[in-house]
Amino acid sequence: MRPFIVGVGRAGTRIANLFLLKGYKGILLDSERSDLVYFPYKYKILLGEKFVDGNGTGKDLDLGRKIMDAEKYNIVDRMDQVKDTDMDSIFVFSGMGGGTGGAVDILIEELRKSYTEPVYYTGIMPSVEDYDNVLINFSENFKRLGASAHAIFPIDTDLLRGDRRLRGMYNLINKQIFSYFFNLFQIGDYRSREELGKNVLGTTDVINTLAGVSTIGVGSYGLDEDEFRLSKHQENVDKPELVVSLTKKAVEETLLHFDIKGANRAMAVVYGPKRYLDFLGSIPARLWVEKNIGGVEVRGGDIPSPGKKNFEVMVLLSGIKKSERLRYLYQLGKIQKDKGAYSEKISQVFDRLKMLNSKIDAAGDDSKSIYDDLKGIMDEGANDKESI
Ligand SMILES: Nc1nc2c(ncn2[C@@H]2O[C@H](COP(=O)(O)OP(=O)(O)OP(=O)(O)O)[C@@H](O)[C@H]2O)c(=O)[nH]1
Ligand SMILES: [Mg+2]
Repeated sequence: MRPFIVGVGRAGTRIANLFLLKGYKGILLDSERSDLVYFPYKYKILLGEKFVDGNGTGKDLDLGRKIMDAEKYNIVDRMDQVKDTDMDSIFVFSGMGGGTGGAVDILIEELRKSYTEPVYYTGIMPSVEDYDNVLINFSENFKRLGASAHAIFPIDTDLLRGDRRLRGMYNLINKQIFSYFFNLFQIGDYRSREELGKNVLGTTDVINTLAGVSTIGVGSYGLDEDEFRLSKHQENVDKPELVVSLTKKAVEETLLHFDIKGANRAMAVVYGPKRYLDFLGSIPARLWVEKNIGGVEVRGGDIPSPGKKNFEVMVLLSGIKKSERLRYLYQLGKIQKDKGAYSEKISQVFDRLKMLNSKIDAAGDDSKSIYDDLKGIMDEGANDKESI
């Protein structure tokens, strides 16, 4: 594929940068100057300078939306200067809970109006370790983000971090996201005859597979020692069986957990040295996926990769209807928001109580002066009586 890469906000620019380092064309966008200067890449735009003066939005989604709305034309103009004429798709990366990154649906809509190529969105889901605001932003905007792009790849941060703390895991998570999408981008980007398999897939196959909620899984098998074994005792290795077991692994190791029966379309791709891709190639993988997903539209292909040390199966799944994980985080964000609204209500009640108290105090003062007045009048009356 020849994707154009758009990275937005801290999470988005960091992931996008990994592709730019590999020579992909793209652009980096952020409202936080100190995050943006970190990248040596020259195509970057500091967003919303007049709103936040290069300080980021501090997870303020409303502010992020204002900024994105003000900058969208400027971004497209700049993209026109950077992009290649042969780009075939646009991939946008951002943190769904960020103030800046969470506002990308506004940009995606503009990209869809301006370009004929499909626009795909890879959204980093919040972790349960993130601040409440990040979860709230995610819940507020998830539907808009999902509806804006041709397909959305939600990345389950907590799944990728495993049982380690989030803070130290960003680099590893970013690398994993990069490597999965890097596999995807190899489809249709064949530079030599060597890289053409028996079942050749093109970018159009990817585009026809992708719609709605989607994810990628990769099952990998290190070749170093086994390659040796394979060359000596080729008859011992049942390749179709290996392909099927890697396919199962790929479906277990996706970037989002979901109900496989709820997937509508899929693609299975086998990568490896040519001699692994015998005439069956990806067929066992395709058949296994076909049997296990809900839909029936499954494409398959193989990509001989002479330099690759792993034998890999990548499974692309799309049209996913159900993911407990997405639902859970969505609800969690809503609860946080309600909790916030609840404490806001309580503080409003407190404010009213305070006002009432001061009124009572004032009333107390009033009644005291009335009392004083009354007492004065009565004292006067008593004096009058006495004087009679
Ligand atoms: N995968 C990954 N996630 C990150 C990274 N940095 C932050 N995040 C996550 O991204 C979300 C926050 O979004 P940011 O990208 O920091 O926010 P932003 O888009 O810069 O928006 P501002 O609020 O304006 O700073 C949280 O869920 C973080 O856990 C990163 O390098 N990699
Ligand atoms: Mg930021």
